[in-house]
Amino acid sequence: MKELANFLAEAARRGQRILVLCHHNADPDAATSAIVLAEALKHLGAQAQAGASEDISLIAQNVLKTFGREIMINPPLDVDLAVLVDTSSLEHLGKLGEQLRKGLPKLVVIDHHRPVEAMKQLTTLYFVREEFTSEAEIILRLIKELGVKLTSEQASLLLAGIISDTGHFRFAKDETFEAVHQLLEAGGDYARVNESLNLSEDYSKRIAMLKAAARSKLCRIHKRLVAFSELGSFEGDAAGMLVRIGADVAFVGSEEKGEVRVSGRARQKTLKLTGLHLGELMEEMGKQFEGSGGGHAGAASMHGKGKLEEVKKHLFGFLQRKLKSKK
Ligand SMILES: [Mn+2]
Repeated sequence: MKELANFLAEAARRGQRILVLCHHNADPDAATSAIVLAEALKHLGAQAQAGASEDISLIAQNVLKTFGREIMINPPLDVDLAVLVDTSSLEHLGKLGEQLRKGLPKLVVIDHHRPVEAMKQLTTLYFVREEFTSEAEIILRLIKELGVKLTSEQASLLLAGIISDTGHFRFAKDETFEAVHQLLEAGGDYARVNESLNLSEDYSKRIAMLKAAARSKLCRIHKRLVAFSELGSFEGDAAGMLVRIGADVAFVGSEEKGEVRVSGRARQKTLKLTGLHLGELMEEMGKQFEGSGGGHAGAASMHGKGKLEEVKKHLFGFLQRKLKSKK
């Protein structure tokens, strides 16, 4: 962490152009982390800007609007340094990722997803800590190390990232609450943050959740309840919903013009008992279907080429082996 802070402080001090960039369809954790880090670097003298690839999620838009922030979509890459936050590989950056692969600016990765070996080679500094429940917690530590004091709005933004990525504290660890405490001390407004994250009334999402529930197929693999459903949007939310209402593991996917996408979620207890890691599984599936995949142990996704039925067969084959490995 010290090395990372020193590197960024030095770049900022020299007035470098720094782009803090996050993945497409950015969630609140990604978007707020990018914005707050960019602001801190600016404070230290950098010409810093936060950006996101392609678009940001509705809920992230709502959070940013609440706290008066904007993020640049598909920002220009003519900078000295690009810092990727909450983004484990260039594949999650769409066209910007392709441009970055051609080797434009220096690259730093600060992430809390499963490490991607190929990314390490591309970066000047690679700081990945899977044990953090949110990117926002890493950014909070980093900013402390940089000696920058958070404003109350910045504290609220990072708080939104934590609440969102921990599923309203369902996946929180002891350390999560320490970070939350620090953010509240810095003036974070829990009530306002919570309100900004509450988009449950979104009509299209409600329809999507109901469709996913209605279409879901249940099967039992070594006594574990595995649900599979089809949906062309909100796949991650739908898989989370299926786990909340009873599944041990849930997958929701779609197939369009030969492209497949699948999101998976799993119960924490199931992960502990079986050693299942969905991020690992999705990375493998991504490779197998000429695409990419990855994520956390309990929440991950993949996309690739092929038939959804084929992907499903592979997933179930894997679970047949994996879910019986331990007791
Ligand atoms: Mn995150």
